[in-house]
Amino acid sequence: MQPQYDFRAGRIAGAEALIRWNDPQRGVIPPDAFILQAERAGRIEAITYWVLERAIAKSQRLNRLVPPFQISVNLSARMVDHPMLVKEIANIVARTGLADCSLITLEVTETFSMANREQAKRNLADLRAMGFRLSIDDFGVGQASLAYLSEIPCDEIKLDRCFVAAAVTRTRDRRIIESMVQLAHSLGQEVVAEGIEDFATLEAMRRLGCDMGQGYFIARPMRLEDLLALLDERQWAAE
Ligand code: G
Ligand code: G
Ligand code: MN
Repeated sequence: MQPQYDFRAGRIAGAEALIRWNDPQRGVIPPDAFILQAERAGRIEAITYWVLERAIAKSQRLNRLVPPFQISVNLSARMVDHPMLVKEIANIVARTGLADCSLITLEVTETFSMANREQAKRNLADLRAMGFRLSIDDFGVGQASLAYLSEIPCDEIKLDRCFVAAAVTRTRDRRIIESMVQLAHSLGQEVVAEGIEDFATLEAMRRLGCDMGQGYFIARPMRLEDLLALLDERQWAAE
């Protein structure tokens, strides 16, 4: 779980679920090392459903303690066009008793190489109709950002960290972010700046109109218990 800071509310109001694999011998293995292999081996669906189910349980806990609290889950690009996707997710919703799907955001990368584009669009539309928020991850570095915005109705874009990291030193990147924020807002979408690594960048993202910020400067990915402690700590600090 990596916390997300809501600029307007001035509080941590969400988190992205980032899977970590704890190997008894090798320690914590980052997802890059096994997500790709899982995708190739056809095991990514099982992993994603497991992550989603756990994320929903955490969401229910967090929303009892510090509402409202958003949790984002990464949907592998490979499974977006799966014919059973919506049914599987509907089963998870039923099993967990999730009352309000809009507390969960599904992140899809811009680069998804769908075999079946029509099915993918239908799946995403169905999930959104169920109430899930949709987010385009790594926005701006994929193949078809604008076509995406036109084709896929979504609620949020996540500005790729390459723009975010460059914003303080490069005017061009600032201008690009400014326009992306304007475009997103005019489509009724929120903007998350990811990869914020220092205070100057955090302030730049706030000034440029981003709605949420995420990155090492705000907080590193952490376990739920540590997130709860952090929320507690920052709430005290704010009082
Ligand atoms: O968590 P970082 O900390 O290392 O994540 C590396 C990459 O792995 C990112 O692109 C992130 O989106 C992806 N990732 C992390 N957790 C998950 C997950 O649960 N499912 C999928 N499909 N990708 C994930
Ligand atoms: O592809 P996606 O945006 O889901 O990937 C999230 C990845 O970004 C994870 O690997 C996460 O650990 C990493 N990450 C989170 N905050 C920062 C940051 O401030 N700087 C960098 N370089 N990576 C970050
Ligand atoms: Mn992501």
